Amino acid sequence: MSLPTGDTGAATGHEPEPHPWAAGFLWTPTTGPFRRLTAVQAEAFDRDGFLVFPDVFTAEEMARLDTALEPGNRLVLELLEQLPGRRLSVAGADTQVVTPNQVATNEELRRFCHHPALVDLCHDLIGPDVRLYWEQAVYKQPHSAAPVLWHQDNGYAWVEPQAYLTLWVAVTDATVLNGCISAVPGAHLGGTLRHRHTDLGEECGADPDASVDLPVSAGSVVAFSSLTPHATGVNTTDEVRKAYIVQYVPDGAVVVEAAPDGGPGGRRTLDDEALHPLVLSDGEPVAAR
Ligand SMILES: O=C(O)CCC(=O)C(=O)O
Repeated sequence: MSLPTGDTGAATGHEPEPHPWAAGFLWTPTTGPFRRLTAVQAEAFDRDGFLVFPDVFTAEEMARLDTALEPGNRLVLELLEQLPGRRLSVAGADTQVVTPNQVATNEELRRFCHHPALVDLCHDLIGPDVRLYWEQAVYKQPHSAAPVLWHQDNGYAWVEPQAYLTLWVAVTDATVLNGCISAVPGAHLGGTLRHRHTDLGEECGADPDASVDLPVSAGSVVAFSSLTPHATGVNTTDEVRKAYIVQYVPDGAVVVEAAPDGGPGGRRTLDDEALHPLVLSDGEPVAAR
């Protein structure tokens, strides 16, 4: 496919090229026993690198999430408005407002990240010991000026192990016209790709003609690997498209910094419980604190 209507042309990517640190990468197949997944869904996740779970949350749960996200979104929008060009990498007052790392200060969001539906998916797609890695709201502005370019989530910061889980929660309906997720099936299997820095954030090689659009209704979840190339087009509508993106890693995962020579350097552990709470321990859900 090509990116949705209004595509600026900036999101076509370049030839996919493996990242040098990904040499020898092997995808680990998803195995049961499962709490939410069927065997067919597990097979599809291994094959495609993503799954769509329609209507996971009720309208009431999404309304509560929306209310919890709004103050942070407003604050970041105000900050973006004051920047030269009103942009900061992938975020912009005229593109998408990106509000990260709110769990430490927002009890409602902390509880949401421990929601049994999400934690069960973590169990099935990661394993018995899982930690929150990152969470952020992405509010795509009405008639937004630029897309989110093709990237893998592991292209922003290198996490080891490379394959972790992104759960993209649609707070409002996400359509082709307002910037739903598009993903390239099967492109996760080679590990992390080389990304290049652009004014609109990181970009990897991807074949947009091989991609599929994943429109979903509010309350649905798109689950994808940190290795799945994905992008979102511009929002051509009059309404904000709202998503809350929650990422989970196996307990013990680390962020690897690049050394001056470009090789792997320092390793940062994710043991700050306020930002990276454990959500599953030995297969048992851990309550939000
Ligand atoms: O929600 C969006 O528009 C894109 C978000 C995304 O790709 C990401 O956070 O990695």
